[in-house]
Amino acid sequence: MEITLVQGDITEQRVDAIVNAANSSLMGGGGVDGAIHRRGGPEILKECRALRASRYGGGLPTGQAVATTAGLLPARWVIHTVGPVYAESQDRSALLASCYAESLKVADELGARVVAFPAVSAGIYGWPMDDAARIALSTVRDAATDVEQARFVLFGPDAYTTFQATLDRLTQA
Ligand code: AR6
Repeated sequence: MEITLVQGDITEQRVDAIVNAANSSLMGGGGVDGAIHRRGGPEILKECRALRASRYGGGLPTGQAVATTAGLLPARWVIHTVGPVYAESQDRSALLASCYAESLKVADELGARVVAFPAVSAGIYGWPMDDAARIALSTVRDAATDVEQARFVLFGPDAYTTFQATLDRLTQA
């Protein structure tokens, strides 16, 4: 699988699926979640509400993933995943890794071949960018999946530089 890094806005990506750093309510929020719902229009929230009414009455658990339409966005699907809130007192890395692994599983079920990811948990949920990048890149690199390209879309130069340095390190290792 090819891993690519770009600096930009994930809502502008013309790919099969974009991943949303959602919260378990699936009802929208700030950060990338807010941007996706704002630019994708009401169809996304409508499908999220239907998922809450059917499969996820208690909310989407942390580390899991589920797909909806991408509404007005140039992608075909949005894969919503719920990252863990960062905590110094507890190692939640497995849950963050699970977000990427489960998103790729959903992508495989959809038949998505090009998937764009944000840096899940590295904004409002407080995960340090270098550690978030290490977990994201190593999990995606090691996944058994039919996805052909994982494109990390980093919001701003600092996130991009950190992902680039981390990818270089992983590639050399
Ligand atoms: N495109 C790409 N990346 C973005 C964009 C964008 N349009 N906007 C922000 N980012 P965050 P979290 C980056 O906070 O930490 C929401 O309220 C951002 O700079 O979006 O998982 C949800 O509803 C950061 O590097 O997600 C949850 O309640 C990364 O995306 C909560 O925030 C993730 O930041 C989830 O927090």
